[in-house]
Amino acid sequence: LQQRGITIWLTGLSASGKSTIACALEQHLLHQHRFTYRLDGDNVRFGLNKDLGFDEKSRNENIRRIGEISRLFTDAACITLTAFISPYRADRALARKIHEEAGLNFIEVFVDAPLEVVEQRDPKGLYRKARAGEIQEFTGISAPYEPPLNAELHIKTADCEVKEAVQMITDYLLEKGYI
Ligand code: GGZ
Repeated sequence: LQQRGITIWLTGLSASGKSTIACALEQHLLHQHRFTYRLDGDNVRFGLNKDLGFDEKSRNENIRRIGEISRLFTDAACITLTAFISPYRADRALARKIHEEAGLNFIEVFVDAPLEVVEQRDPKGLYRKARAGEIQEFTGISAPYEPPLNAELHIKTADCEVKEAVQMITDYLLEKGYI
């Protein structure tokens, strides 16, 4: 393999566009015959992390484990895409540290959409349920989201297409020599 690994860590509210961007980016990289893997709720929260819920401690542990798993993929020279809310700055900082201590590349991408916008999208009706009190500790409603202060990239999905978001990330990776 020619390529070096890197973890591309997407963070943002539910329905902000993390998974959509990660999927499109994955497709884009696969078309270029690059080794890539996407970690998201569907392949992590239903398997490795199925013992975890959404209280603060569980989210801490969820992100810690994902940080360790992404380190392994990236150590294997993979372009590793993670799409988790990861609401706590300290947890994201730990994921970064896990990579940096192993000499591995890591960038954080803030997938940013205002609460009004994600509540309007509400593709799974979760915000409505959270407002109605049917879901506890829902990020943005009854649980915190700490926006990144120094993310490598900041994508505002309310005014950009998925294609543009993918372009922003790949431009950054090329410019920095990561790919
Ligand atoms: C936030 C929740 C919650 C609560 C279930 N709070 O839009 P989705 O459905 O598909 O993505 C959300 C997903 C969040 O899981 P993460 O592993 O990314 O969260 S974290 O990084 O904070 O550990 C949402 C669904 O799970 N979901 N209950 N209370 N999101």
